[in-house]
Order: sequence, then structure tokens, then C-alpha cells
Amino acid sequence: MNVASLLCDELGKNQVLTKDHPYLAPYSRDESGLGDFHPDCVALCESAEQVSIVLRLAQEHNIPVTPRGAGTGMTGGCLPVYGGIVLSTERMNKIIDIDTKNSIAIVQPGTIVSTIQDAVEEQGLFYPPDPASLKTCSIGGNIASNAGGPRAFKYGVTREYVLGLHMGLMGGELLRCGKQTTKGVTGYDLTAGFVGSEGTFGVVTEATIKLLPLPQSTALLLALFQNETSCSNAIDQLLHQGFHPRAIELMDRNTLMHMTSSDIDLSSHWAVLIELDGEPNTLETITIHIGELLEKNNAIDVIVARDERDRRRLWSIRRACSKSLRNAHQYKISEDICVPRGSIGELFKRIDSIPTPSDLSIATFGHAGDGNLHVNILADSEEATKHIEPFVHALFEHTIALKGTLSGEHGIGLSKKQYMPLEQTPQVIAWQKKWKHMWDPNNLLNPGKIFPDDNGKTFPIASRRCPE
Ligand code: 2HG
Ligand code: ZN
Repeated sequence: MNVASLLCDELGKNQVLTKDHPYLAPYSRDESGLGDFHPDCVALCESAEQVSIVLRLAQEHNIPVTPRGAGTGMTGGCLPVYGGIVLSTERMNKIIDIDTKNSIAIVQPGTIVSTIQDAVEEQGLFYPPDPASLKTCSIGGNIASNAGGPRAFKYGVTREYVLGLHMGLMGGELLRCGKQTTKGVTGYDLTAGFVGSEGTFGVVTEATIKLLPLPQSTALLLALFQNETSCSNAIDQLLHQGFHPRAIELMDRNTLMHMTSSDIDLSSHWAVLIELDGEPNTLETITIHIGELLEKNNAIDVIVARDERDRRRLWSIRRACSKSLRNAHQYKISEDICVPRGSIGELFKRIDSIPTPSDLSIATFGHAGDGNLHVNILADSEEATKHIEPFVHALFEHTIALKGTLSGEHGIGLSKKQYMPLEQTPQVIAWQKKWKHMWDPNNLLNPGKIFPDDNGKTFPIASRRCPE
């Protein structure tokens, strides 16, 4: 039985990429650098009905299905590790409605997140979740991974904005759950359960998202510090004084050393980027207070964005972190651990205490306001990658000891599944597996993700290469 010809018969030829198709290769990888996992074919679905067909055929013929948004995930969540069908929702990319009266939007899963944001902002509305990949990632992928981003500090993550979902379930059933109201407590919250299930429960075919009023204006400051203690003390002070920025982002010295294209001399510093929003006059006063507070807390320099050009220039430093590290190193392993915010200073001390062989370097940046940091382990030879696993293990142990969590926003996917027992008890894992079994009893939907394999099969970190 040939999967691709089954799909061609039911969907039509131009919606299926077969194994030898020149465009199939990109569907074998994502941004995790875990390597290539070739599917048997790719189904480019254009409607909920087509998603249903794929899920029905897969169930009937016992074929694994791996849902895929835009492939920007960093933990291998969309890699077809057991082959079979990749179900891509990229062609379902329409904004169906922006309802300004009720502040909601109805969108298809393949819609790019920044496209949604631009469209709602034109109508005076605001969709806050802003993962770094917002110009390339899709809302369906964001829902699957419960994506965050810098603004999560003030506005929360994707789950807080998903009111309702249309889902394709294994076997082909189509389910509509949730609501169109911002309040609503009728029954169990299935919608919230689907968000963050990493494509293992079902496939999003449509989402109703909540919108907020667009903030009137924003203010942005970049403060440079000598070391991590000054950075974390300044952040603590800022929050103790009752300020509530929408983003507090931190970049360590090693990360900044990679930012060679900036016209600001960042090379030997640590930096904190603070963004606020609100009413313009109030913001101006608050910005002055925060600038003074940062200086009192040992900031070497505080740069305030004066206009939109400045704002873009300062944000471009933070937005370029991931790419600059990736371009400079053959191997870049990004973690997204999260600790209670007050433990960030201690976390940095613990990261420094992990024995790090000279062929690895560590660069840390991320969402300090949430305690969610991207500890990046960088290596330039195959030999050096042997040392990555012990470092990651120690990092995760420190994170858990500080009452943190393995993943603040990227998900568990393939890369972190063997570490789940470090954070969660066998009982908690067993209940989650029962939940998964309910939606997908034959374990065909995105198999091999989130939970450690019972047969002990793992994907060694040494195989994580940066995508070309
Ligand atoms: C970010 O915040 C992304 O820039 C990517 O989550 C993180 O590359 C990374 O480590
Ligand atoms: Zn991030």
C-alpha cells in the first residue's frame, strides 16, 4: 500500500509531495538542528475537510501523521521521526474575520503571526504574543506549542488568547470547542488542553483569538551593565517599585559579543532591554524614573529610544541574538529553561559553576522578566558536541532545584523528552499519557514526542546540527 497514492486519490495530485519530490526535503527538518527525518509524503491540506481525510486514511492504514505549521520550532516537535505523512497547514492561511465590535479574530492555522498582528493593528486592536520568529511562524504552530515571546511578561502566552478551536482528530472526526466570548466556564476547558499539546492531540483547522485594545504608545530603554549581578539587581528593583513593563529582555556578554553589526559598543557588557506601553504622557514620566533607577543600580549607560527608527535599532539587537549565534557556530543548542524570576541571579551563578570544556561556549539571553532564559550551548566541532549532553543535564538539574521548569516556551518535542522525569513524577507522566491515549489510542498522531520512549530510544544531542 502506497501512502502517497492513497492521498493523491483523495486530495488530488497537487496537494501531495511524494518521497522523490524536490520540495520534500524542507519538511524533514525544523529549527532544532536535530537532523533530517524524511516523511513518506507531505499532505498540503487546504481545508478542514482535507485534514479530516488525511487523519481518516492514516487511522485506517495505521500510518503515523506529523502535523506541521511553518517549521520554525526549536525542539523537533514537527519532525516525522517515524516517517509516514507530514500534514502541513501552510496553505490554510486566511484571516477569516476581524470582529472589532467583540475584539476577536477568526484565523486559519497557517496564517503567519505578524500578518495577524499587522491586520488587527490596522483596526486599532492588538494580539500580544510575539515569539522571535513572528514574521515566519504560523498561528497553528504557536497554538500547538503555546508560544510566548518578550511581551508575555505583561500579556501572557498564546493560551490566554485562544478562545475557541476547530480541530481535526485522529480518525477524521472534526471537533469544534471553546467559545467566542472572553468569559465562559461551561464544561471542561478542552480548548486550553489542546493549546500546548504539541500536535499530539489533534490538528488545528481554525482558531478564534482574543484581541486587546492597541496600546496608545510604547517606550523602550536599553541599559548596559558590567555584570550579571547588576543586571538582576536592577530588574529586581524595577519590579519592587511597582513598574510593569511589557518586556524585560536580558543579553549576556557572550551573546552581545556576537552582535558585531550594531553601532552601539556592546562588546564587554551585559544588556537589559525594557519596553513599556500605555498613555504617552504617563509613559514619558515613567521612562525618566526608570532611567534614573537603572543608573542608580550601576547601569554604565542607558539609551532611550527617541523615535521609531531608534526603537527598531534597539529591538534589532535582541531580535538578532538567535540568528547571530547560529551563523557564528556549527552547533547551537538552545534551551529555554524558566525559573522563578527572583532566582535569575542564582541561576547565572549555577550556570557558571557547571564545568564547561574549552571547546564549548555558553551564551545566554532571553525573557528575564519571566525568568525564561535561552541558555545556548555553542560548539564548532563534532568532537565538542560530546560535552553538550552533560552540560544540559546539569543545567536542567539546577533549573529544577530552583523550582523551575525545563521549557518556558519552546515545548518538549523531541529534544527534551528524555529529561521529562527530572521535572515530572511517573504519576504525572502516566496521567498525561492516558490523556493522549484518549485522543489517539493507536499513537499515530505526532508519535515519539514529549514523553520518554518506553523502549529507551532517545535522540542524542550530539546529532543536533544547525540547519544550513
Ligand atoms: C528568542 O527568544 C527565541 O529569541 C529563540 O525564543 C531562542 O535561539 C534561541 O535560543
Ligand atoms: Zn524566546
